[in-house]
Amino acid sequence: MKLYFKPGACSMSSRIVLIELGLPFDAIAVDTENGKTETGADYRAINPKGYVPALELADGSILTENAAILPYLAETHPGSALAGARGPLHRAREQAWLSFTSSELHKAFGPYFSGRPLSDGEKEHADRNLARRIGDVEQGLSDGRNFIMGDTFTVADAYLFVVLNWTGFIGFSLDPWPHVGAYLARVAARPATREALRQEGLLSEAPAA
Ligand SMILES: N[C@@H](CCC(=O)N[C@@H](CS)C(=O)NCC(=O)O)C(=O)O
Repeated sequence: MKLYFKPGACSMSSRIVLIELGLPFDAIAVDTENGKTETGADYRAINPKGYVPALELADGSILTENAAILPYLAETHPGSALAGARGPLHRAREQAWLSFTSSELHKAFGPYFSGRPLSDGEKEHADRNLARRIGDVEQGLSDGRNFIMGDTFTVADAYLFVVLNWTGFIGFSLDPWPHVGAYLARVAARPATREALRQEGLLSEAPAA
């Protein structure tokens, strides 16, 4: 498999899952601004939408969208811990968290990464919206569960972790949300997460295990 990625971007969730599953893959960096891969290929011929992630399967098929790639990886490895119970209810709840992460939480970071300074009013609005969405995650974790679906790490955690971790990049304190802060630290400490962070140049130390 080939994972098309940008360091620290949402594509890192696929990397975490690939490492969790012990699957071999080639990671190919993409310059999304210029539409080129690190090998000089036209990225739009791989993903016409131009953004990462894209996952190229062994037969050359391309999958895009975090909310599609991640459950695909879990479902095609049914014996793995990430597969979970995988009944209809599990799937629906996992999909709910993946959709929330994609369309609500991920998007709430958009203003901070727009590439231009925000006015005071824009910043206030963005902060309020982001706080509201982080509050939704706090609520989801409020019964003391270790991971967003319960006691077991799932692909929904991989995506949620990567997006919540951007709070560090933008200097947005998680102090008002203690469950979220502890959750982020818990997922960050997983060997696969540490290895993914290391591979993307976001961790200087050697992997934990
Ligand atoms: N809906 C897409 C969003 C992907 C996305 O926003 N990717 C960002 C990185 S996190 C990207 O490639 N941005 C660069 C660009 O759009 O040019 C998904 O979930 O896969």
